[in-house]
Amino acid sequence: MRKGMKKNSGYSKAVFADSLVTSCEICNGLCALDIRLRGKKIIKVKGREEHAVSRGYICPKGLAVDEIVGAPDRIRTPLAKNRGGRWQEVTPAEAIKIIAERFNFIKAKYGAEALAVHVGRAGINKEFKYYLKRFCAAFGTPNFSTAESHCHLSKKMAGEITYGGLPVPDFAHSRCIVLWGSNPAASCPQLMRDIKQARGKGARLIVIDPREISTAKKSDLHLQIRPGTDGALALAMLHVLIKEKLFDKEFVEKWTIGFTELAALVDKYTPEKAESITWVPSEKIVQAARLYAGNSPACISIGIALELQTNGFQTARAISIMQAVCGNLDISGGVLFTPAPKLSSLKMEKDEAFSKPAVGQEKYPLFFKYNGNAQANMFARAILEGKPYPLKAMLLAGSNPVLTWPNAERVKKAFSSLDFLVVTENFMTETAKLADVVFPVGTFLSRDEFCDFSGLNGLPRLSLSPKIIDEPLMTDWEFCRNLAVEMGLEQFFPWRDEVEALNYRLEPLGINLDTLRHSLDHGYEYKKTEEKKYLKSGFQTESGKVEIYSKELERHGYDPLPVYHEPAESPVSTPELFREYPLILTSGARTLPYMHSRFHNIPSLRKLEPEPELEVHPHTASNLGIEDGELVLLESPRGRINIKVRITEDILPGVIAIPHGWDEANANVLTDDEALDPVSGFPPDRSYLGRITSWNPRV
Ligand SMILES: Nc1nc2c(c(=O)[nH]1)N[C@H]1C(S)=C(S)[C@@H](COP(=O)(O)OP(=O)(O)OC[C@H]3O[C@@H](n4cnc5c(=O)[nH]c(N)nc54)[C@H](O)[C@@H]3O)O[C@H]1N2
Ligand SMILES: Nc1nc2c(c(=O)[nH]1)N[C@H]1C(S)=C(S)[C@@H](COP(=O)(O)OP(=O)(O)OC[C@H]3O[C@@H](n4cnc5c(=O)[nH]c(N)nc54)[C@H](O)[C@@H]3O)O[C@H]1N2
Ligand code: SF4
Ligand SMILES: [Mo]
Repeated sequence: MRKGMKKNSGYSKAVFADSLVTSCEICNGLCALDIRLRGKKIIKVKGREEHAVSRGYICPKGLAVDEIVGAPDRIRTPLAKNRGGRWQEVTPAEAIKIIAERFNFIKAKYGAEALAVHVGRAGINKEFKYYLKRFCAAFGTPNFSTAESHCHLSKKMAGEITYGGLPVPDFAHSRCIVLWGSNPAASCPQLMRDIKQARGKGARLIVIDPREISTAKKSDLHLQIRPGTDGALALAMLHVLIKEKLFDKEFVEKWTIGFTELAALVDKYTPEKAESITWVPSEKIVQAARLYAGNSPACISIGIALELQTNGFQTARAISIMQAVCGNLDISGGVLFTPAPKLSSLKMEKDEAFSKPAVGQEKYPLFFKYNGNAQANMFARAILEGKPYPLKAMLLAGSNPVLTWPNAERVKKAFSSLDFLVVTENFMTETAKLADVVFPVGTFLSRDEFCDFSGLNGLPRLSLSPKIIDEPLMTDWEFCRNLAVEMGLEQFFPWRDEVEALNYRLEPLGINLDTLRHSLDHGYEYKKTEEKKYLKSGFQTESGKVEIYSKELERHGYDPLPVYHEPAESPVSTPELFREYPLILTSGARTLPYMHSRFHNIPSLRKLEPEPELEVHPHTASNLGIEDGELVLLESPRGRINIKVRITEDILPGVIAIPHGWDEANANVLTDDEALDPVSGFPPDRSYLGRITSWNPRV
């Protein structure tokens, strides 16, 4: 290794009895784990009972960490493609040297902005995301992006623009829970305990989902909606709330602007009109509005399904407004605003001074304002078309775009045409196969990581997921720092190791990693929980109020009210295309064993869900003459895949659902990267058109 290439070999001191304590970093559940080691080998994993939040819960993915870490197909040596396109093993120092040289070459030839760096879901809420962004600033490229290009940010923008922040549902203390395009039983299962606790005390439960998910079967009301039409449903519920005067009049008068304009907008969205749009019976729409408004405090979980629609941002706005006008903001059992802990910023002044705008910055100015990053859904076209300027190299960290970004064929073509692609990974993914250099990194068990509970259940607690194993690999942080050092950018990375960097981050709180190590079960309470903070300081918007009518949206040429538009592809908006593709397709509903494209290679998880299946209602199947278990060809206007059919009563007739993240049947060959949400730039992965024909052995 060259000078400055350090490995952090400090272990966590967090030894409880004979186990090591850490947290699972796979999804945002942050479940605490007790892990027993023999030598370097993990011999037992269990959920840690003593942990204040996860209280012993662990899902099959957490239980499989030993298999994941020890998987025989983990990549452990950096690989570089030689001139003939064949992989060659290189040392970490050689790999970093190649990357540094190529990045510098690209910068000299095309300008720094020709390099884009993307941090995927494995880097969200992880420290290496911030360091890689800093690397971009030091290098001089504005083109840093994250999985927030298709995750979470659309609803965050809706919350920020409407009331200055994104609140989190407080399920445990709620009297009415609405799971709207959200399925925590699969996506964040330990939250189900809070939901059950509330149900035990009589809370009502409404599920809005085209599929009758397990939680819907136990709910008071299930609205089986046509995908992509949630905005119309929200406006119709607001229609009922206003017509029947079920809203919180005092809150509306004191704390909102634009209620009159809202009333005028929703006037035409009668439950009957909404029934024709959403396929939800009008009586159920009325019932849902009454249940929600009549059982305060109530909370709505705005799921990813709402964000991944062409009207996703405005839909999230309409629902955010519904929470406000019913007086459910910042109260126990409603939705809580919990600021994230204030850590030292890693931003550099250079962030503001790039010579070119980031890709997507001009087209999606509000996405850029609230995220500060490039919009990754535009990268593939930018690479292929050289617009707004050429992108020639990429670094992908913790992401597998070939299986997760919209229009995968275009993504593949774009990545293949780059001058230079680097992927940091644990496994040789479909995306890594396209790279020039694949750099293996350690898993989360080999690094210290913060766990912030504010985004999970609104608890202002910061905890630590300590490093508990040493892997003979660099962590992402080490990769980033060593690359910076190799490129002469060491001055921007003055921390010698990750521990020093994390301690720097904690300085504003007046604590250090040891403080967190000593409170692994409870976390460090960085703020007192307080309700209705707006009574003291107003809402963090231009007007200090809830902006039902948003001047900010208006200034940017968007509709200031939460309007509804049909999905870009639908029986209503594109009737001719619908004649060719007569099924409504939704893709990517989470399933418990997998995390997006991850873990299909892990035997205990694969056993739980052996293959991808297309969910089809019996009526749809009999219309098409297809049978359960049959292999069919599934096509959209973008592409086609073969997939096995599973006939189920649980899906709405006329709608079909496909999981994402499978190489065997890549849903994202079908998804659209052109009709992006006009405000957020999110792709409509949850509502587009498809057709089923005969299986084609050549696909
Ligand atoms: N096991 C597991 N957990 C995960 C993940 C994972 O990959 N695997 N990913 C994590 C990430 S990054 C995210 S963003 C979250 C997402 O987690 P959630 O927000 O809970 O979203 P999903 O479970 O993907 O989808 C919820 C439901 O939306 C329904 N749906 C589909 N289309 C529509 C529609 O148009 N309208 C409505 N109302 N419903 C629709 C689906 O049928 C599905 O049941 O999960 C996180 N947790
Ligand atoms: N059709 C459809 N597509 C979707 C969605 C959908 O609902 N439908 N959901 C979208 C959403 S919300 C999201 S968040 C994205 C997620 O999509 P991606 O960001 O691509 O996330 P993953 O598929 O989880 O890929 C993470 C990769 O990181 C690797 N990895 C794991 N840990 C580490 C680590 O510590 N360091 C590094 N360097 N690598 C690591 C894993 O091996 C894996 O290959 O998918 C999106 N795609
Ligand atoms: S729910 Fe599963 S994957 Fe998510 S943090 Fe907990 S154990 Fe890990
Ligand atoms: Mo996500």
